Amino acid sequence: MDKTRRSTCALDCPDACALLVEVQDGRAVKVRGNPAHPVTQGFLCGKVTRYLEREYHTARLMHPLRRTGAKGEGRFERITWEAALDEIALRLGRAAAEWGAESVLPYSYGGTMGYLQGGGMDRRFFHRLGASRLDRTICASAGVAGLMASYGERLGTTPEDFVHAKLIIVWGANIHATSVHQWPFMVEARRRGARLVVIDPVVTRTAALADTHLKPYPGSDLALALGLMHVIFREGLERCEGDLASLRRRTAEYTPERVEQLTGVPAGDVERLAREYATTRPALIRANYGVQRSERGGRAVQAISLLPALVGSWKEKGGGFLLTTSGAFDINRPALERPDLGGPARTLNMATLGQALTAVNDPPVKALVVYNSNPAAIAPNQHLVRQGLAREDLFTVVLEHFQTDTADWADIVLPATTFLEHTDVYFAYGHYYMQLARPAVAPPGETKPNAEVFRLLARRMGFEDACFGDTDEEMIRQMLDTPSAYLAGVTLERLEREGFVRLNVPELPFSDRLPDLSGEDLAYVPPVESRLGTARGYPLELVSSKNHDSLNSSFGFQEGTDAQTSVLEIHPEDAAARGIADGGAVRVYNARGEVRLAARVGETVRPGVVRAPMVRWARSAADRKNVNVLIADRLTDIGGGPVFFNCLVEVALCED
Ligand SMILES: Nc1nc2c(c(=O)[nH]1)N[C@H]1C(S)=C(S)[C@@H](COP(=O)(O)OP(=O)(O)OC[C@H]3O[C@@H](n4cnc5c(=O)[nH]c(N)nc54)[C@H](O)[C@@H]3O)O[C@H]1N2
Ligand SMILES: Nc1nc2c(c(=O)[nH]1)N[C@H]1C(S)=C(S)[C@@H](COP(=O)(O)OP(=O)(O)OC[C@H]3O[C@@H](n4cnc5c(=O)[nH]c(N)nc54)[C@H](O)[C@@H]3O)O[C@H]1N2
Ligand SMILES: [Mo]
Repeated sequence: MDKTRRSTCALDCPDACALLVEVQDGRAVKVRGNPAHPVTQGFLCGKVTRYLEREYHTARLMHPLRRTGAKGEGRFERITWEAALDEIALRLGRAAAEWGAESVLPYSYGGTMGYLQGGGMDRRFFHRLGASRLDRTICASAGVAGLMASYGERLGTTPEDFVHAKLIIVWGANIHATSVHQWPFMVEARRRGARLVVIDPVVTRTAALADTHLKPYPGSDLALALGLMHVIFREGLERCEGDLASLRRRTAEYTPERVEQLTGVPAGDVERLAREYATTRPALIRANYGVQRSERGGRAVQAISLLPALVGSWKEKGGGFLLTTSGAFDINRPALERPDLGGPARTLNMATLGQALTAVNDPPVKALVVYNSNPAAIAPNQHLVRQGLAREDLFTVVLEHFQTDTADWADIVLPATTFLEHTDVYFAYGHYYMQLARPAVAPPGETKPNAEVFRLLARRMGFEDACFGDTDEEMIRQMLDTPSAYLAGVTLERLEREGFVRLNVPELPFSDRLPDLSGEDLAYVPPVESRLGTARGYPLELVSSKNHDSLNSSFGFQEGTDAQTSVLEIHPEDAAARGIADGGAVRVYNARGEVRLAARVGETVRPGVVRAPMVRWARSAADRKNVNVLIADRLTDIGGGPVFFNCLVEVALCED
């Protein structure tokens, strides 16, 4: 029977698109955007238009596997679910008995933005076991810490209101690639007369479309933000009640000339932008997470997010600041995750997984359960991560759609369902709609939803708590049962009926808050690993930012994606100095490692900066590595995040 089913794209993206899936004879034949969704409005990005290639790819994992070869070799045999679950329960139980339950570490991130498959039964299971907790820092924790320091809440300007802005500053965000559904709102704002300024070291497709593009060196945004404040104060353009003496004092030394030295942005441009920003009403700043993947990234977001308070735009429709909307999705997490099932346990930071697996000893990690993530490809200090995964005494389980880099290191691999095959409720970080999606098609082969796997494992481990018997519907009701006003009136029935429901967020989400304008902690020191830093040694700054037509490592199985993510963009001057021609094979290296890529010579980057779109599957590369071998596992100033965009390298022509 032919049908159209509602769904939601589960990929880790601000947009969380509402989908319509056409199903014929039990098979999905087309995925399109649901035109009824007020933000995502019925169009799809390139990768999700082609999502069915992923869904029905012949390489999808269809049954459980047990390792037969050496660790990392990728040789497996088919086993039954019974055998797989028995072995996992046995090994986790043994690790807990011999080394304490904290020797078990879950590792999960953004494979799906759904609550049930990403943060429900799994959390209950690990809490009940007493496993180590995971600090999920790999993406956004520095920026979130910065935003919390200024406003105490993870809210921002409603994307529908972008159309009212007269100036839009896109700061460390490649809207065209990473949240393309916000672009039409910006286009409409420009049609009504708005100007678009992009602040990004790279000439992205978004930057190429801007009226003005400022190119700070990676990781220097805090200095730029302080410079803008300096000019605003100097020219008396602040529009803000409250005591600003301390902030004024702290920004005094960030003259446009000094900011030019620190950031590479010409002093005149700093002055012009400060004046334009302070005098255009309403003026909006759309930051994404590009700013905060650096050593000073948390404080940079903190400073940038204070600019709207300083000039008064945070009280204007179409003004303000947007980093994330995720704070509105204020579900009842304790009810969903049940931390009360276990006692306190230590927390390990996912950004330093290599260290967790090789240097932590109290107790050592003896069992690792990976789902919704591919750490062997996406985590920094890849050599150390692999050294950890290679440990003979580490028992590793991976729940996956595909045989990823990480799955190659597993002892047991379990086949997972996709968002077209299971039920979930979705949050978003770029708009205020919560969504429910039911399966559009039946699970293929022996695939199972993560939630079901942890239900089964709980039974195997003898956990008798009633919550391990909760159905998906019961869990949805539990998480929606929250005192938060944002979720008042949001019920399972309503989600079922409407598909997406707008949360009750005030029109101006920040304006009733008193931001911290003291400017304390806002002093810029160049990142250790940057052109002005103390750990120089290599001359080029590498930015490994997001690829347009894939998402993190989730499309690594596609040849087209592999080709797009195995290149290095380099400026003609830097290429000429090294005898590198367009298309030539290059070695990109530093003290941590080396990776081979194909040079793309062009002015998409400024001299001194190189860019590699992230991230290919290392297992597809001849040298079986990707750019994350080059990235340090140093952490950000606040929030404990990784520093993907502070990375010094040298590039040389490959001799062979
Ligand atoms: N097509 C596509 N979409 C995606 C993803 C994807 O992989 N592909 N990933 C998703 C995920 S997980 C996330 S978190 C979001 C991220 O969305 P974004 O934050 O927009 O993406 P990034 O590429 O991480 O960084 C954005 C921009 O920051 C710039 N940048 C790097 N360093 C600096 C700096 O120091 N200062 C400034 N001002 N800019 C800097 C980069 O050049 C890049 O163009 O996108 C999501 N959407
Ligand atoms: N160099 C560099 N590295 C980076 C970044 C960068 O900009 N530069 N960006 C960082 C950022 S922002 C992020 S968010 C991380 C992303 O890192 P991850 O969150 O690990 O994202 P993916 O690489 O897309 O891997 C997600 C995996 O989950 C699987 N998956 C999806 N849905 C399900 C499901 O329902 N069940 C199960 N069991 N599996 C599922 C997918 O098949 C995929 O292999 O990467 C970080 N790494
Ligand atoms: Mo991310």
